[in-house]
Amino acid sequence: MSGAFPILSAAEAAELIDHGMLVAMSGFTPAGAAKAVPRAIADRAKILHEAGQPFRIRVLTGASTGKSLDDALAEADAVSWRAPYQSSRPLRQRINKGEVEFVDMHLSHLPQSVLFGHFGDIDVAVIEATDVTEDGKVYLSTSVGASPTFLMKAKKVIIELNRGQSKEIGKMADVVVPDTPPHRKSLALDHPLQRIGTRYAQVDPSKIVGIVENDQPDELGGFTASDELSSAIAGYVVQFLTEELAAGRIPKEFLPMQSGVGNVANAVTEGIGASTEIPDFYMYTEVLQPAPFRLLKSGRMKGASSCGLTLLPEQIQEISEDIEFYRDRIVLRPQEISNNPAIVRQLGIIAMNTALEVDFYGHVNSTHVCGQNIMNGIGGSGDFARNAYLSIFVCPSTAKDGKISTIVPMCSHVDHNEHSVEVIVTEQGLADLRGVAPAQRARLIIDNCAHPMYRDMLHRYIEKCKPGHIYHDLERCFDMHRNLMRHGDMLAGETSSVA
Ligand code: 0RQ
Repeated sequence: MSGAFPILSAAEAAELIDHGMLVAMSGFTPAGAAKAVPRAIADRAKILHEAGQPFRIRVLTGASTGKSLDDALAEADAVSWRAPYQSSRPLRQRINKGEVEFVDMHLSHLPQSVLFGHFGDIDVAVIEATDVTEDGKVYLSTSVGASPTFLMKAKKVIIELNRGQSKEIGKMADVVVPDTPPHRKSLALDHPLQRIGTRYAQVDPSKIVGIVENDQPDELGGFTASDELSSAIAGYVVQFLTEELAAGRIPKEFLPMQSGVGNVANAVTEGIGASTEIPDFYMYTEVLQPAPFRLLKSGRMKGASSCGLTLLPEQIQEISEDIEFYRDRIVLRPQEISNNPAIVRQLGIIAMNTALEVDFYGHVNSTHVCGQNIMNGIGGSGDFARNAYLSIFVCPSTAKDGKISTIVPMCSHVDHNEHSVEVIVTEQGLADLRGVAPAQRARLIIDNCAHPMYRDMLHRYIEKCKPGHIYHDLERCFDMHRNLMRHGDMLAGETSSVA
């Protein structure tokens, strides 16, 4: 129902957005992202720029979004500031040229920061929904993200009412906005599928300035299938989890899994699904991807708590068509709850995330190439890694056709430190760092995880270091990165000081 509110075209809604405003939009991955209004804002920006007028806005979302939001706004040079996560090529280019200020944040922290006004007031929120009632109940679509908090805090609200999204999917949400500290109550959530909130987000209806009708599907896709490399990594992870289970270090009913984005994460979930030794399991994760969804369908996975449905279009369709089955097996939560560190600790999550590079001591860089250029952002990986029962990081041992070793003496940027990283896995093998001191960690990571063509070089670096609790030589620790920057290859050039 939406008759109580004015219907606007996307272009009319875009007219309500002025240069310099802070605009919060729905979207956690392309799932549930605003589409029609950001495209119209991008068009408005182009027209104003042609007329010689400035137009750039500050943009908040739940996480990454779709092409109609980040790509369109970046291509129109309509963004001056962006938080908390992105995965858009044109936006990344602008960030790395210093043209857009980007604030890379733990996703679970965002709603609280918004609630307390850390970024200033939100001028307008643009939120995709499947329904909105006269008294301000907003049924969100395929993701919840930070939309409940955006709706609470924004001065004005535009609802993108997506008629193409099933109203039943809109009822999969379990919305809770925790009270503010020091009066925050503990979250009574001790099962991944437990519901503790409402199926809708609440907004003061007097703030709704318009409804924009839309029927565009989520701009999902671009999933890559498992390949030999990701299957090899998955094989080591599954073997490790099976051994942990047999040794009683994982309870016999297993633990809820979190898995990050990408094809390795998908391959590992497929591998767990295919294992005859790992029991049926739950996921408590931020993004439900195609491979785990298939396991949900087959019954191998018993249920999933997520912040969004990052699925193939046909899988979204399938949920709508068989809502009776999926309604009890999927809960969509705000990112403050799906990624909540207390819940991650309480449920004993097995977290699996991806690294760009890992150093000998277990520090992980997930975000910045050569410490400088951002790839996507830390996303939810830190929310889970720091508090997980088991924190696993995976990556191929090399990148760019072997010119880059992902195992390096010292990470050029650190997102997850040695205290939050317990297991490292590449296609070469697995290093279990639990209970292992730094000097022994270094040898274990080189021997088990580094690519053979880099192992001698890495060992020689250690051998030439003066002993200490941690072995490092600050004059040589970035030589491999320097080789890469000067010669395009970590093995090339002046390797002598490393070797
Ligand atoms: O480059 O795109 O030019 O081909 O990085 O690498 O191997 O395709 O891996 O897609 O899984 O992404 C860490 C970025 C991995 C991702 C990261 C180059 C490589 C390739 C991508 P091309 P792959 P993936 C849940 C949790 C942080 C956020 C997170 C990520 C490109 O997993 O953003 O976990 N994680 N969120 O060639 C230079 C290196 C490199 C390198 C790889 N050492 N140096 N380039 N590449 N290693 C989701 C949410 O939070 C919403």
